[in-house]
Amino acid sequence: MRTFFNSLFPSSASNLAPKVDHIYFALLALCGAVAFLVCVVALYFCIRYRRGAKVDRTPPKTSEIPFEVTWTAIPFVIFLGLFFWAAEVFFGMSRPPANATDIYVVGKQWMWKVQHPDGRREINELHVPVGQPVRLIMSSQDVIHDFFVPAFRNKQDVVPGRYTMEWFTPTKTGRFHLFCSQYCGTDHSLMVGGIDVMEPADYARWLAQQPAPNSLAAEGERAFHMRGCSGCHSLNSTIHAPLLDGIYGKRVPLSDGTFVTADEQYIRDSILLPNKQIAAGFAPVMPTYQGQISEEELNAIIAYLKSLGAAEPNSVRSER
Ligand code: HEC
Ligand SMILES: [Cu+2]
Repeated sequence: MRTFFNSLFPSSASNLAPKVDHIYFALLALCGAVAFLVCVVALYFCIRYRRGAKVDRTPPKTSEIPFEVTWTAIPFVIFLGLFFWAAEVFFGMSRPPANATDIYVVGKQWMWKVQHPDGRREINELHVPVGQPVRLIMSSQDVIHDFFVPAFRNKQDVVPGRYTMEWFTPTKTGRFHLFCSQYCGTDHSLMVGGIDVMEPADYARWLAQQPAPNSLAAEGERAFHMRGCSGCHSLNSTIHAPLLDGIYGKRVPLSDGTFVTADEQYIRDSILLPNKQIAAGFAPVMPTYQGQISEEELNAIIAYLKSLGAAEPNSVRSER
């Protein structure tokens, strides 16, 4: 019985999985109970009011207020409860803990490219230690994909032109299926892979076996110089451009008087669509890098900017 159930149901391998399963089974039980009730009543009426049966067939009174109110109010309260329960789980899914490891994922026809903070790369594979929260920062190089790990019960579209996020804490070691779950062209069904969740000691051993590359931030720093960003965004530049030290996570004032929080999306847009949001007090002279910078290089530059400590911790933004 247990193995039969397991063959129908994916294993439960993340902190989110039991929460999602509880909602799923509660819904199933509730719908099952309602369906059962309807069937029983229908069957009872079929028999009681069958043709030829000698029963009272005078129409009932048309309105029974207390009855109407009861059968409306009880399901209303139950379903509202379900709504708040599910909303709570859903919001939890969009709030990664602060100690989560940031891992960048780029979807493309037809593979998953993974960048670790220490610069390691993987394709269609992701190795993570058990018990450590992971935040995936995902973008697509072409069409819409979807990062789906059934055993973790989370699933998120990966969309060109923007970052989407998903997080999980793996709770079980083993290898778990990764699927693309948005039809994305001919070889969509081959856009699969695996998440390898390892004991911390095995993970450390696995790390030690890999050649140690430059960290993602170091790669980003190189790109920052090579692409000429540092020519403008530095203290000794002749062009009036904001210093980017500590920009990540800050509230940035824009020229239209509004503020934005400098998250991955804002930094990405600043590089690809510099005229979309102009930093207050600066001229819109930054060139666009649209079409010149790969998703991986963008991620590296963002990782570099995130790694820069705040120049003036208490200021809204570093200014010179
Ligand atoms: C020609 C000079 C120039 C170059 C080259 C340049 N920038 Fe900029 N950048 C600016 C100016 C000026 C602004 C402020 C106006 C604006 O928001 O567009 C800016 C704004 C930004 C912002 C938003 C900063 C804030 O405080 O809101 C980011 C992030 C940024 N640039 C990153 C980069 C990166 C990364 C590169 C290289 C890929 C780069 N820039 C290349 C001039 C430049
Ligand atoms: Cu896909």
